[in-house]
Amino acid sequence: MKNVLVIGSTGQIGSELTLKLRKDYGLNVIAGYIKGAEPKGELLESGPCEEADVRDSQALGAIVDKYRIDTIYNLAAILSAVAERKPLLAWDIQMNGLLNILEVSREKGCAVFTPSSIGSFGEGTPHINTPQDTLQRPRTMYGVTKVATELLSDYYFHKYGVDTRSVRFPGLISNLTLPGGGTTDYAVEIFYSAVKGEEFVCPIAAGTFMDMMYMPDALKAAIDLMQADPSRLVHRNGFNIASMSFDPEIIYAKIRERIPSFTMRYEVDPLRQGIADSWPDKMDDSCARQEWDWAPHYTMDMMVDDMITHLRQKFAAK
Ligand code: AKB
Repeated sequence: MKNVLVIGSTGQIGSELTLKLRKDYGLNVIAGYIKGAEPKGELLESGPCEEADVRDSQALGAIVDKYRIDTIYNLAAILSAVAERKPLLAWDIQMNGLLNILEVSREKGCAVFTPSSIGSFGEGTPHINTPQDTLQRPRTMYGVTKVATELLSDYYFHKYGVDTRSVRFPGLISNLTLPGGGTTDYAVEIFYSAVKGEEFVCPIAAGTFMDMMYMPDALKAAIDLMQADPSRLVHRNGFNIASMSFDPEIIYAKIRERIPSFTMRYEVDPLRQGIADSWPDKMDDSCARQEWDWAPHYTMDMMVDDMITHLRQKFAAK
C-alpha cells in the first residue's frame, strides 16, 4: 500500500482515515469526495483531493492512472436509516458504485476495502456471539447491499484475483465527524448532548444491545487488514470485528458517572428500532483475531473518557 485513494474522504470514517494514512503512515493519499462534500481545513491542505463519484467509472479510472493508485478504500455509503427512505439511491451508491470500483481495480490492479456492517445480518441470525459464517438474510436495503457487497467482493477475488478485503463494522463512535443517517448514530449524539448540557432524546429503546467501536480501533482494523499477510486469510469479505456492546441505559449511566447532571428520555423511532432489533447484540470476532491478529485497544470506559475530553475541547474552542 503506497498510493491510496479514499473514496468518501469527508465522511465519518474517511475524514479520519485519510489523515491517519497521510500522517502516521506517510502514504500518498488522495482524498476522494463528491460535489457538495468538498474537503476543508487539514484534509484539504495535507494532500491531493479529487472529485471521485463512485457512479463515474471513467473519472475513477483517470484518478487511479494519474496517481498510480494501488489501494482503494471505498467508503461511499448511504447508512441504514436513510437507505430505508431512499432504497434506490442506496442501491446505486452501494452496488453500482462498487461494481465500478471493482472493474477499475480488476483492470488496473488495485486492492479494495469496502466495509460491510452489522447491518448485513437479519432477524434469523444468532444475535449473541454472532458467528463469522452464519445466516445473513437482512430485510433492509442497507443490509441487502452489505451482503451483496461481501459476495461481489469475494467474487472478484476468486474470479479475477482482485485483492478485496473488508470488515463488518459495528456502530462507530468518533468525536471528529458526525455520522449521518445510521441506526447506531445515537451512541455518538448522546455525547454531544451531554457535553453541551442538553437533555438527550434517545430514538432507541432501553435493552437494545448493539456492537459499537471507538473510531481509533476501526481505523486500525481498516489499515491492519489491508496490510495483513494474505496467506493467513481464510476469509476476506467481511470479518466480524467487535469491541464493546451496550444498550442506551448502559452508555447513559457511563456518561452520568462523569456528568451527573445529564438527563435522557426516550422517544423511540420505529424505523431505527426495527432495524436495531434485527441486528446482532454482540458478534464473535475470533476469525479476525486468528487470521490477522485483530484486537481492539479501547474499553468502554476509555472511550467514554476520551469522547468527553475531546468534545469539551471542541466546544471550548468555539
Ligand atoms: C448504521 O447504523 O447504519 C451504521 C452501521 C452499523 O453500519 N452505523
